[in-house]
Amino acid sequence: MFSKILIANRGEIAVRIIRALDELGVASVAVYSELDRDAPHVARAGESYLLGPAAPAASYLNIARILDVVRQSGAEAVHPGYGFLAENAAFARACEDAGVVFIGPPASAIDAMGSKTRARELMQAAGVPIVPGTVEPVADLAAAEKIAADEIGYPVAVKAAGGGGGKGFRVALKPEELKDAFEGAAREGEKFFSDATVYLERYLPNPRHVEVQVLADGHGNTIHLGERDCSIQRRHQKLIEESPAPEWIVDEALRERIGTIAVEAAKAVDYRGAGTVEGLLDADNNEYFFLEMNTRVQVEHCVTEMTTGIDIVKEGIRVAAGEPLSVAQDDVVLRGHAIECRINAEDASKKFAPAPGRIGRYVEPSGPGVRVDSGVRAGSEISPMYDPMVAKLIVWDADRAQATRRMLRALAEYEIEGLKTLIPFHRALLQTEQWARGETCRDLLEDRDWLKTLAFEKAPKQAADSGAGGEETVEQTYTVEVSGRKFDVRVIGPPGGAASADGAAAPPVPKRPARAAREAKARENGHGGDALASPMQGSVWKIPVKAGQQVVEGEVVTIIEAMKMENEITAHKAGVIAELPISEGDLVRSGDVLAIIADA
Ligand code: MV4
Repeated sequence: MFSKILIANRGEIAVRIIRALDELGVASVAVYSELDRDAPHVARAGESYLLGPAAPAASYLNIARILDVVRQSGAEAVHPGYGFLAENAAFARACEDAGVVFIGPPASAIDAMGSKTRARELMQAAGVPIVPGTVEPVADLAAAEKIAADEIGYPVAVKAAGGGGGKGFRVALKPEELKDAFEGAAREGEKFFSDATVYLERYLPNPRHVEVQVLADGHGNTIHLGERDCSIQRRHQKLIEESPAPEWIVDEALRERIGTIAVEAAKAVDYRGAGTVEGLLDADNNEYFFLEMNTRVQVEHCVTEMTTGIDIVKEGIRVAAGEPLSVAQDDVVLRGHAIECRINAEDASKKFAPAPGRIGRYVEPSGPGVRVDSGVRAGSEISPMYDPMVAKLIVWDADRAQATRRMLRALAEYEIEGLKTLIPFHRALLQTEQWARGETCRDLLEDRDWLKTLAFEKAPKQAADSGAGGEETVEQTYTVEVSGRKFDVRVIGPPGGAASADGAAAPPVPKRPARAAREAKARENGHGGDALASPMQGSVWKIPVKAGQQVVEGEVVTIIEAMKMENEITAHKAGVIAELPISEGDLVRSGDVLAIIADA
């Protein structure tokens, strides 16, 4: 085993790798950009080195600088994680030339799978089923028109040879659309991969994205760890992954078949380490086709770790050190069901627009069957310079339905203030019928009306400026007990608060106000101390008062039914009911205004 390894990455995957190194007893070396000086992966590593300015080209993609740090630190191997230099054959070769081990497959395997046409050719020769289409690049539009008409038929997919992950992927539903699709795919290929070469595939109308985790060592062992279903994706970005696929989609026989296909694909390029064979499953026709191979550890490797109990990152490191895999195919047993939600700094209601910012309060979920792989903490700045994924929430349970409920529970526990994330999106999606039925949700993910329901509330106003130039008011949250039941209430008034009226010091503001109070605060209503806010979510059962009526402090203003209980909500002050913006039967959320009580 190595004694020291450099991690050429940042964020959650760098932390994930450092954890594996800690467990293996291997020293870790972190690298960082000027923007990441205070990042968790830097604090977490044994030693850390500055690469350069924030731009990836100057830091995490700077091969010469990274190799300098390798020499300086005495690291014997480099782990690239995913993204950045992970599938860069030139980097793998540069490591080799520098006498340092690249933790990943041989550069030749990266090259072979990097060109999608070359990969299709190799897979076809190895007897691996590929999506019907061309294995040679298609020279020009005229050639594409002929092949589409005579051999493939419509609809047809046009893909960039240098692509992958959906970049440079266009569809022509009918012949008239082929020109745009061909030119679009070629243009994108040129832009992203400096290669305008394209090829054609039959376009499958509604396939599932099913991929297989493989592990291979240098002792002749290549195994698979079952499949992951990553069909919930938008604009080719995966959002939710699960392992195994829903049981009514992939049964034991199909698992065996696609597992064998994946192992054959890996063997065909003399694979080493951890890799993923991506494929399309046409569930209606029980057909599975090779799509591409990702020659690295993937974001979603964790769901497979949860169902197999195998540490994929450690296995990759062992293999790179020349050791055999610690497990044989017969040792691999899949148990239960795991789901991963990607927690991205994005606003789903605004077409998944990136939402960079600084994290305020930050509390990760925990408890049975919950795993959080994150690269952030309270105070972390999410920069538009890097990936918007800030964390991954992974859960395990005995079956898919229970894992879904556990995920909803964990999402509800997750508190990330100051940043818009996909948490509301995941909570909504996992409660749909489509998810329960195991559908790919492609229409739902483009449904603007549905996405709009996920809009975030207005950013919370600072308590200090709620006086808006007038007299200053502050908000304080208190926990109170009414008839032995605990409530969180918000008190708005002049600084010092009620308790200081008689000279006593105001009680301290609780350090961690409970959720209801925080939400109430977030919905600052602009009515200062006159507003009676609902302390809970529920439905309005009775309203024993009328607008214009005088009330005394403590008088029942409304009764809210929540969790099968009737809860009396009482006037927080004496006065006149100036506004009563609720009706019996209304649903209210915690923090909603129930009444405005003006001074009499
Ligand atoms: C396809 C396809 C249909 N036919 N290829 C490629 C990259 C990956 N992100 C999705 N890709 C697709 N390739 C052919 N020949 C449809 C998709 C696709 C998809 C597949 C499974 C689940 C969700 C999807 C969402 C968009 C596109």
